[in-house]
Amino acid sequence: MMNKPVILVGRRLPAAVEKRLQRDYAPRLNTDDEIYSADQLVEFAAGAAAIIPCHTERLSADVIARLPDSVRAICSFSVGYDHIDLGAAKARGIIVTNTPDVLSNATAEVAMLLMLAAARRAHEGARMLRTDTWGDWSATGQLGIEVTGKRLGIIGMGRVGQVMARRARGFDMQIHYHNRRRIDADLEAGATFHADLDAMLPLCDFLSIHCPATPDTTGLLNAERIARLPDGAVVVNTARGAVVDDDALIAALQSGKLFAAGLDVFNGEPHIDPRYRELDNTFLLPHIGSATRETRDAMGFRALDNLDAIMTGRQPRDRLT
Ligand code: 8YV
Repeated sequence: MMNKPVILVGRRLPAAVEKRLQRDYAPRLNTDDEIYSADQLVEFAAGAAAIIPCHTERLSADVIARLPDSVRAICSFSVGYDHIDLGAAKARGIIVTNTPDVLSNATAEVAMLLMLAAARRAHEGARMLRTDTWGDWSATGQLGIEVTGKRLGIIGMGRVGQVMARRARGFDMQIHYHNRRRIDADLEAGATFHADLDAMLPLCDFLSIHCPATPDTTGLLNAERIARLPDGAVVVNTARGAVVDDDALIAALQSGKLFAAGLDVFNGEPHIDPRYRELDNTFLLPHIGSATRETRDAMGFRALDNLDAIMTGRQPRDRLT
């Protein structure tokens, strides 16, 4: 009988996913769940046929150049792939895959949660109860802004952006979007396409970011663009922290230019810019967009489906390189 291929697994994965890995492969599991350094990734990949990283493992050009020749595939447990240098992987003939589709609902749910929580000042209200500082009910206290019927601008109308639009329509929101290209009319479902992001921004009472982090989108939401939003707008980010210029967003939250922000992703995770914590008009979550039991299982199985295809010489469904 042939030896099972060795698979380096970057982090702890859901039990059912690790079980399937153990059935079909010889996985090198990360039982401590500590994030591997570049050197550890290279060392632990010795003899491995593939790596299953999360977004926390940085597979830079340098790391990829140092990987042993045995590594034929990187099957990421994530839809985002900004942690992997695709050019370097391609140059070495390493196939890279991701896990699209299966996390769209979970991530859009968190974007809705952030939008509603930021608009209705949920952070301040929850803190009052937890610290027993709820003075008294008042007709003029704790006023937020209504989400229903407002205009929502979506940056990045891919899978998650489209689900977000659908959920927001349940709140009678008018949907505007900016994308690299216009999507089909049936997927648009009445949403207004803006080829020019700057032209869309003045129409956005709420702005939700759903585009990938690429060199083109790094710092996309900067001071000039925030200035174009209506006064009192709300910004939501479930994509990547890199898309936002933190200095600009924080200044707009401090000055009251923006009413609030709901953020699930940050530059420098898990060590976020401390100024976000000091602001009452931020609602902050620790990168839990895809963190449901159903979705994390589905992400793991999708990564393994890709791995199985590569290991048996078939075309993986979610091939990036
Ligand atoms: C995941 C994500 O939790 O899939 C992504 O790109 O940002 C998250 O939903 C994470 O990346 C898992 O590696």
